[in-house]
Amino acid sequence: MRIFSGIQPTGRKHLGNYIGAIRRYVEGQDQAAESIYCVVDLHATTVAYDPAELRERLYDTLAILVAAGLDPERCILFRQSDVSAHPELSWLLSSVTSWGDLNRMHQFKDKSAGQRELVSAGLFTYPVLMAADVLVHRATHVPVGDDQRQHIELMRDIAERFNARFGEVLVVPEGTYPPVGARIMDLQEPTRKMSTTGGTAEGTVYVLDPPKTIEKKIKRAVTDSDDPPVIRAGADKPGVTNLLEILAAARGITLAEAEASMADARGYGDLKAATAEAVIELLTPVRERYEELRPDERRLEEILAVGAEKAAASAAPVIADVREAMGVGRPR
Ligand code: AQP
Repeated sequence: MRIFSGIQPTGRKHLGNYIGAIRRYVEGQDQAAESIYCVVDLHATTVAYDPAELRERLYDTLAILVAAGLDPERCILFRQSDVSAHPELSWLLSSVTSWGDLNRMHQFKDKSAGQRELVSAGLFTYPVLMAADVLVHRATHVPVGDDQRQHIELMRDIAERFNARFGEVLVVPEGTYPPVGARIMDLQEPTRKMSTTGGTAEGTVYVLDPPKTIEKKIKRAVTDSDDPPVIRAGADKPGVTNLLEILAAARGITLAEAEASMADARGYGDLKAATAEAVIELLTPVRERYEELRPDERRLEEILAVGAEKAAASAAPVIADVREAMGVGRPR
């Protein structure tokens, strides 16, 4: 097994990112022969952004990843823009990517609607770069949240189309999704995913939120007006289901076990209190470790330098094979 996943340098990573992705990256270090994680700063340039802030947020994100348990000795941890094989493969793969497929991507539709000045070509071709990120390392498994399913399917199509056109060069990867918490929802609008850009401030729990803030946000979560209150998961109960999913994911139990643990609850207040406690327990060690790590930017750059070297070595043979198969560049 060879794992690859990327994460945006938004700095303010939320509970959905933590449960859907970051925590699973840490587990991946012990499951895979190689696990490769990348902070995708090139992806971050596809929407309006501030260059100085991007650098800061990249360090924030890296410090969160290390605080969560990524160990640069046991995985490859690097910054996307440090490894030019990623954008190079993206360009080469664009020749086997259909415009019509890109045009169907939900994320492009959602994010382009939110751009005030410019809908960049980069936002449109974002899924091609994402495919290149994974394919350039011949990864077999990609841990992501449920919102990335469509991009993973496109990535598989791109790899298959490349192999059909140019020969079996690329590995067709699989997306992997967590059993609970694959789509953590906004606490205030539980029919929308918890999100950095599209969510409500009150409904988004950040990894770095202090315990009191976490408690306040979860206690104010929208549930429903069932009287008496019914604590069970179901499509008709999005707010309660979301809290149960968060509780289950934070405690590392199944959804059924989370429901059963609430059998004696007197109301939604008890569910919220249990959920807040579990989330605080989950995130507090990460926040405390982050506070130690974040000030040392020189150390963070050292981690990135080592990671970039290893990632470039991992990507080099794949880029060479792709160039050869496509007939571009000097022949081998
Ligand atoms: N709500 C979520 N529940 C579970 N997993 C989630 N992920 C994102 N939201 C949820 C997963 O987190 C990983 C890293 O995401 P990202 O930092 O690359 O950004 P994103 O996917 O664009 O998610 P955001 O933070 O919600 O940003 P916006 O607001 O820009 O869409 C991915 O594996 C993702 O699936």
